[in-house]
Amino acid sequence: MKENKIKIVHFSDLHFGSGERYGNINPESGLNKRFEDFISALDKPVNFAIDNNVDLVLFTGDTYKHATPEPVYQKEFAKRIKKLSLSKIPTVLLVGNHDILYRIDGSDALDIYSTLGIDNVTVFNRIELKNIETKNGIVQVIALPHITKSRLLTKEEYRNLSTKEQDGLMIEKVKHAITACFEKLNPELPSILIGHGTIESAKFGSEQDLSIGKVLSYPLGLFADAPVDYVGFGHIHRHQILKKSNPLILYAGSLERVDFGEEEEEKGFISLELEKGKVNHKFNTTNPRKFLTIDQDLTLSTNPHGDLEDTILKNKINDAIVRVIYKINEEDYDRVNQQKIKLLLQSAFAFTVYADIKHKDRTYRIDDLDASLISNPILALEKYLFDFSEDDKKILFEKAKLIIDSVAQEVNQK
Ligand SMILES: [Mn+2]
Repeated sequence: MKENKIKIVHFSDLHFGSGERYGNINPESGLNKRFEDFISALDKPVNFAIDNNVDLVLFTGDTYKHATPEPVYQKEFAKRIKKLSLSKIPTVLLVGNHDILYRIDGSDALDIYSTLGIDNVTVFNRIELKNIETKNGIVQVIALPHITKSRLLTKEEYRNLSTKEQDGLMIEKVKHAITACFEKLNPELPSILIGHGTIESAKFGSEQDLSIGKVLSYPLGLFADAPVDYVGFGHIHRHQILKKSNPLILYAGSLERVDFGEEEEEKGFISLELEKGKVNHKFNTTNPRKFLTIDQDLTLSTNPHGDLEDTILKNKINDAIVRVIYKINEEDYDRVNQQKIKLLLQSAFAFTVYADIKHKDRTYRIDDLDASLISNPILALEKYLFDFSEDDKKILFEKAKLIIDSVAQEVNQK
């Protein structure tokens, strides 16, 4: 009998255009060197799929930093999709929150692939079940793209509800829609569910550069008993497995690190072997760019420059994105030669050096901020916030007024 294992590659959260502040322009290509890192990260799952002659490629959303990407980001993504298409590998693209433009037209950054009708490419922008034909048979794919309130609810439905009630109603609707898909599944054929969103028990990564945004959070129970062979999610950038089997539920994670918040996170894509009722998976690293923090307290050091140099030399900084943070006493500040430290870091991909100065006398004086203002806390606060922006001041004043009023009320009641 013919062996019917279906080979799948699943990757997610590409985010072209992100993290470029750590790269400069490559004069030969004209591209930001960090963008080149992101491109080579995308090449890993794409080339793996072609080299291993896989049957199906799944991308679970967030293609770019924004839903209005610069042409160069679109071009480099399109080249790879074309390569998969020409290799006749069915490729599924799922819409993530960063792909959606919050306008009434409801368009998204992946629309172009369905509009042009690219061979072997399927875009999912709503909850639905489609049969994807592969060279090893049909795979039933249920898609749960990023859900927006405006696509799921009518104004009448949510007008009088709190945010929490709206979320509850949306989860009910999603449950209803995916249950309807489950009922349509042919139990003889392999099936998967792909999603873009937050599942409650998942651990967030600490990427700071990309606002994950306030999105709906699904209970794990929504998928824990799903009658499918695999549940593959995107959105959270930290790769993690939420359920080991029946069905396997995981986040593929993103392909490259965006910032120092992801220093410790491994990055890669998932390869799968799928049969009806059975799935094997493997995490494949993309060998992402290394981020390295060198953090040293020199406040007790008798030789601060030498100690900092020694620490830097102990680390592998070649081709890494490095930040050096050293804590130093104010009076010792000149004893570290930052120029020399920077020379030591020349082999890094990028670096920053930051002195965290410990001041001898932490109190400092602001003109006119004295005891005479004790009966006018708002005026005192205004003096204290002299170097804050007008916008920040306004927010802080509003909060301060609430606190002052409530304290005054308490005092008056006594
Ligand atoms: Mn996302």
